[in-house]
Amino acid sequence: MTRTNICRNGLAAVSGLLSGCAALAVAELVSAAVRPEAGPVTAVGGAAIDRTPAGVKDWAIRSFGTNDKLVLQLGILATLAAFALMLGLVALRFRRVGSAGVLLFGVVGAASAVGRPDSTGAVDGLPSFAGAIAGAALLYALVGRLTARREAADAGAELGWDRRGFLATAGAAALVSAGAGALGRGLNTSRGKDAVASRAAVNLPAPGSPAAAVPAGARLRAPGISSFTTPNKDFYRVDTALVVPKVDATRWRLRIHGKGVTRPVTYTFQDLLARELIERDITLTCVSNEVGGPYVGNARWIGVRLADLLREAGVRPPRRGGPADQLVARSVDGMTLGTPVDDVMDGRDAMLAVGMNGEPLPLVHGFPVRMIVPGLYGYVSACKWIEDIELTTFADYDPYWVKRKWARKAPIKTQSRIDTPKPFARPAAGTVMVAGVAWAQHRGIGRVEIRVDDGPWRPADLAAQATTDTWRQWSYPWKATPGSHTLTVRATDRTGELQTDRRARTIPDGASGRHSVVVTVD
Ligand SMILES: Nc1nc2c(c(=O)[nH]1)N[C@H]1C(S)=C(S)[C@@H](COP(=O)(O)O)O[C@H]1N2
Ligand SMILES: [Mo]
Repeated sequence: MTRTNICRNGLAAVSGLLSGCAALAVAELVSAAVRPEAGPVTAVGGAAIDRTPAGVKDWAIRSFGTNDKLVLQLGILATLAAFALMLGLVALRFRRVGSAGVLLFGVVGAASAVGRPDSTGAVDGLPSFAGAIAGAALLYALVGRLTARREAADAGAELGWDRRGFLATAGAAALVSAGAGALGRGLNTSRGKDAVASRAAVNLPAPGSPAAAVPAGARLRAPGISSFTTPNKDFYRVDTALVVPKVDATRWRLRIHGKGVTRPVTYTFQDLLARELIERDITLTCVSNEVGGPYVGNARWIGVRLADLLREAGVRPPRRGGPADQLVARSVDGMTLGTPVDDVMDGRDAMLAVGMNGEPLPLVHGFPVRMIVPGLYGYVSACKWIEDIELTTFADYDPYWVKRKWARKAPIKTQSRIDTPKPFARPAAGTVMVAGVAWAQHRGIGRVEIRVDDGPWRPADLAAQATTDTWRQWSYPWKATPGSHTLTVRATDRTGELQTDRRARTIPDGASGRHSVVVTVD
């Protein structure tokens, strides 16, 4: 290969990359006119999430935590970059094939966008299409400059290509792409402004039914223990939304309809705020939480009683002869979650929450309204950004996660976690405070025990019980002796049932087993 050829190949690859960037930039700009969620990276990412096998998704949540979405998007961009480089090289030889390749990516992006559950129709394909056409045209033009005087090069000239034309086109394209991309980004960001402004304007009324005072003894002072109330900024986040839905509360509506609904209704946000609000401490847990894992948090929620709204709509639970046994909640981004109607209407504090720890729901936790049902894992109860409630049956409809092999019904399993000491800590011999939390929502925690190595189970000191819907802190002053030791915890719920030692994976209905921590005492 001559130097000229190496140089030309390099420039062809760069042309591919530039064309890819231009395509994404134009797509971003057009998506601002259509819908931010219709952008190709978001659409393909969303489609990828929906098609990811449950095991892989669980692994991603476990490995990357709340960064799982960032990792996915970076992965998509890296893949696109690799293909763009290749298409540049292809285009140098087969100019039209290279451009056709760019168009093909546009088709994939457009199809993903149109196929999303929250898609508003064929217009959602526009950003990908417009981007692909711009990218394909640019690649065609750039490679044209690279091959302009190919004949001359073949005849032995030093650099047989239209250097000035290439640089001018590439430079202009880079500038225009950067401008279009930045403008699109800016417009997309400002689109969320209405939602943010409507949140700032919310004045949460005082609850007609305040939360029971948390007993003084419910908060232990052991350093390193999870705080009884999880601050919003530390509250775990698990959802499939690559772009956090930004809902303007002043335009939000909730429809309740379906089987056995004799009076279908639509509520506004103001309608909900005008009703009696209940305030409750409730611990939420994700079914993807491993034994000892972080996807559990306790917050003080404010909202309206869901059972009241259902009753007013004419709904009777199956145990009272109603025809619908499943409540399907649907969010603005097309997520669906299915909850047993009997659970929602059995007197527990199932609610449509509007507030979390004294403020309107944060955007990532479902602003303006989400569901909370004590005792059920989030994926069968805690719909964020809710906009529709349909009464149906388990036989007739499988919601999102159930289609992906998770269980139809999923009450939270009794669990306990050692927060301190941390794994592989090196405490000094003497009294070491072992402490953590245990939860068995809606049954309550009756007892927590600790075992050191293969010794006997010894009772831990329990914090006062706030309500059966919250976790309970515990602590155990351990007389630590030098050497390596394994600490294990187990809880018993208030029905007297002991937390099982049988290990189960998170799929299909939640992990089980006991949390242990190995420490070395110096
Ligand atoms: N719209 C929507 N709601 C959702 C989800 C989602 O992906 N989309 N995930 C559910 C799951 S699996 C859990 S565990 C909880 C988590 O709520 P959080 O992020 O506020 O902690 O939200 C639930 N509600
Ligand atoms: Mo979850």
